Amino acid sequence: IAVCAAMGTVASENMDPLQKRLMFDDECILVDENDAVVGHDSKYNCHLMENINAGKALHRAFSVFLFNTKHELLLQKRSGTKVTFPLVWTNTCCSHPLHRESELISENHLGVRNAAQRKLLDELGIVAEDAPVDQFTALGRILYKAPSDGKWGEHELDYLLFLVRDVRIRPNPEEVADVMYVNKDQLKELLRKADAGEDGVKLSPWFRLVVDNFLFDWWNKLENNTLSAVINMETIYRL
Ligand code: DMA
Ligand code: MN
Repeated sequence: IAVCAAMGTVASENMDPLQKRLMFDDECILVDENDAVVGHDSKYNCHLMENINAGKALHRAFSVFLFNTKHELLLQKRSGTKVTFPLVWTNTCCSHPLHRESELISENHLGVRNAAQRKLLDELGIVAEDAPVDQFTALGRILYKAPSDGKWGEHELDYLLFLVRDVRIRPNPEEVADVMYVNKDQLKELLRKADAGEDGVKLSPWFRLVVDNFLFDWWNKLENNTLSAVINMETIYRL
């Protein structure tokens, strides 16, 4: 085994132990381009570029955008141990609903909400009572593909969830390197830095897609109490 790892032929040998466990324990939900469930596979297999390129790895995901009651958005910087997209700034919390009964419930997207509640606790230490499942607003679904590095990438059908709450946070350093709340101007400054390559600021591709296509409009509507006008769970936005 040591020889294989040294030769770099078994990349998983070099993974952080927690991230490696998630790669094999987390069973993602495979979907078709219309979000119909077609099977399941390990998080590991779902994120191999080889499987993505073969069209065998499209899976369901979610992205939480948590705002405090001042309507500032909580961002996280992914930990350096993440296998995909380490050390990039992104929305509050992202992960996958798993192929288990509680996270497959399609009614009102309850399965995805249950998964979001689970990961807000794992990644940010936000307790369930601070993130009640019925408080998430599912706004839409995006379909996107993004390479991370040579070996890894994403090909997801991603549910976009908004939550407005003042919450207690206790970031888990194994998942999250840093957190910050931003207002719109502060996010624009972060985008500018990312575009200029300043201060090593990088953004995740899915966050960038949501920012470029929806976020500021939805943020304004959140503040004007007109967010319900943009809810569209019929269309899948192909970005
Ligand atoms: C995957 O997030 C989901 C999206 C929307 C990119 P992730 O890589 O943070 O998953 P996990 O937290 O399960 O490692
Ligand atoms: Mn994924």
